[in-house]
Amino acid sequence: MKILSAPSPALYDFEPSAGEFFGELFLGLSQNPKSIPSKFLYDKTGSELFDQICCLDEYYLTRTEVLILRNNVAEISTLFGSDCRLIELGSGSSAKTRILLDHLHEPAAYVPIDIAGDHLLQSTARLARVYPELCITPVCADFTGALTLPESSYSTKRTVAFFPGSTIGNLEPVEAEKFLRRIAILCGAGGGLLIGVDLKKDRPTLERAYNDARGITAAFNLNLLTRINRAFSAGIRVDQFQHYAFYNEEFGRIEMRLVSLADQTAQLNGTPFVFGQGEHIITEYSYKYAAQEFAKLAARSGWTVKRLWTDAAKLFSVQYLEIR
Ligand code: AVI
Repeated sequence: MKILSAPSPALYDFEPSAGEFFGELFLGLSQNPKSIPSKFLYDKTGSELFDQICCLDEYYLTRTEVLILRNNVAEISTLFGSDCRLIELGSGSSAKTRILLDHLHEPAAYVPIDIAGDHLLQSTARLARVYPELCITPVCADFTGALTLPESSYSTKRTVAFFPGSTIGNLEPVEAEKFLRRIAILCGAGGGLLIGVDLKKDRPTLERAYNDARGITAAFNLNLLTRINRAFSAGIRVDQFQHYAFYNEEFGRIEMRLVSLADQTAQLNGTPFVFGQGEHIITEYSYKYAAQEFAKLAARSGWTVKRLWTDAAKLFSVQYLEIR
């Protein structure tokens, strides 16, 4: 590991402004059916709730991905090679990255990118204590938008993006394709992508993962409304909404929604939004892929799947992609 560097997050602080937040809400809530972009699920409370989701029995994704990473990290490190710059898209608490950082051969730098600024700072500080010699340059940004990497003062042989958690599934396939193409440009020639992709499976397993018995996923979903109330004094009656998640087999996706239990009106910057009793707001899609489906998507985006690892029950996959 190389150059010691203090994180300089203020330089890269792209938290959405109230204006941007309003603009995206206005667009989504003006549609039929209404929708809210899932990236707004992740304020401080939302990020904490998501961390709790990752530990739930029903939410097989995280522990299965961790198992796959642990079982195959030696081969992964060999594929990355020495002096690689590791960028992580939506780094959260960076827990999975530690599996890689513990095994990578002399990584040049680690660039965690996340939209939740406070959460990013806390996890970067924790990581800097564990890896005091690693150059860590956090970037607070919406990784689905335009991305610029911080200037580097180190030399690197290859840039590898790490995109775990099947977050790719939260993008519509057309958007996922555009996104993967942008990541290929960001990584440049010789670049790689280590990506977690949730696999298609039986409906009960899928639906349990998004309807946990303790109601943590429901709280995560409903927190979106609390966030909107806080930002706009919108007067949404959060207790008059209900979490709803189901597997839409036709599209191969979990759909997470909020259902209004009463007729009600919210005010956002003076604009009224009416929610009828029984009306749904779509808050997240989580696409599931068969291995061949994802390979085709990757190919359309300029990547080729070099390696795919899975677990014994074939619940989840970790895939290493190279630029074609
Ligand atoms: C972040 N993302 C991959 C999660 C998922 O499974 O789609 C978000 C989530 N939503 C509800 N539970 C978890």
